[in-house]
Amino acid sequence: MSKKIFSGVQPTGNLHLGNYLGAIKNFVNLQNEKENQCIFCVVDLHAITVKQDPKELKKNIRETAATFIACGIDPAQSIIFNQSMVSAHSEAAWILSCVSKIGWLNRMTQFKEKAGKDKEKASIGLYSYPVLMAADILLYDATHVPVGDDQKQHLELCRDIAQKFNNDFNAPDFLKVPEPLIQKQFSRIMSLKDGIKKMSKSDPSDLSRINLTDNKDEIFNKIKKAKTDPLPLPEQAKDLAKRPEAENLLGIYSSLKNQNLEISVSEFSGKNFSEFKEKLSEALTEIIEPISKEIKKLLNDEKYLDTILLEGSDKADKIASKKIKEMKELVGF
Ligand code: AQP
Repeated sequence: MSKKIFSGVQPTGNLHLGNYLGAIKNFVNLQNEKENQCIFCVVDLHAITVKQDPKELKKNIRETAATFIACGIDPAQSIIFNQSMVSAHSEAAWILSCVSKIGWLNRMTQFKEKAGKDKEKASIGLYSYPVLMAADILLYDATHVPVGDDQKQHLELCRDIAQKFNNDFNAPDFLKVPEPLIQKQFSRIMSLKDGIKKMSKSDPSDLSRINLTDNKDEIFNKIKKAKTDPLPLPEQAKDLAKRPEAENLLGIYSSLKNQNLEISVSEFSGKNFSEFKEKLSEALTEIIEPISKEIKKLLNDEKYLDTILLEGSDKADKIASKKIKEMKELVGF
């Protein structure tokens, strides 16, 4: 059955292995199932929920588009655009904010993590981020949303918002309730410096992540310095339970090789980390280096990237403006 796919990535710089293995790799697989209609968005409105340097933001919007293309998203097959170019996203977000309950948003763990201790100083945008995310998805009648495990709670909220809008305005099925597509294994890649912290763009330590623009030397150096524990690699996957760093590195290796964790565990059973790290660095280089080279090449052609985003925005706008018009009529505008 054909699926309508929508997903987004924030142009906040340093796109990393977690973004790739948790989300973008899956975008490409879904695009390659020919019957699917795919829309991939550079979510720049989401990016400004935390302070951005305008010049950097502009650069990062292009870099995110370049990363999509370098990873295998084909602009001839999928729509690639940036969110701020389609005004329906902001309009729908406002309408849906008036439908969503504060109690629902208060439960969002990402806000708690990102706002930190001083919640009073966080922006209102950071708090209502998941409502904008719901608007993004619902404007396109997306049936499936491929995301990393960290976005699961936001998608559940999106489903609740869609159902409440349909109920409040007596419009059953007007907003389509989407299904999350979260990989069963390796859906959350952890920091190379701390196996219980998510690999993240905003981590101040560049050694905590493999960037999709890293070269071979950077990859080998980061994996060499990645945190491990003093034991040899285990004989069985169940013995990884209290060894988050070992589990993360073996998970990354398995995901790169498209194989079960059990197979990777048996491949390195009883071996020491240095031997495994060598193989992991090779596997990473094989996948990341061509992406990194392609990103750098694409970034030299700003005109091409701007054209892709402009054409994608036109296509997205055609779909979204129709939906927002119907939404406004339902609301009574
Ligand atoms: N560590 C991760 N493991 C698996 N998936 C991940 N994603 C992000 N980090 C991991 C998935 O990548 C997609 C795009 O994410 P995003 O950039 O829009 O937002 P994010 O989740 O806030 O990413 P970061 O790296 O953590 O950014 P900062 O540091 O700016 O907050 C999403 O599908 C996400 O699940």
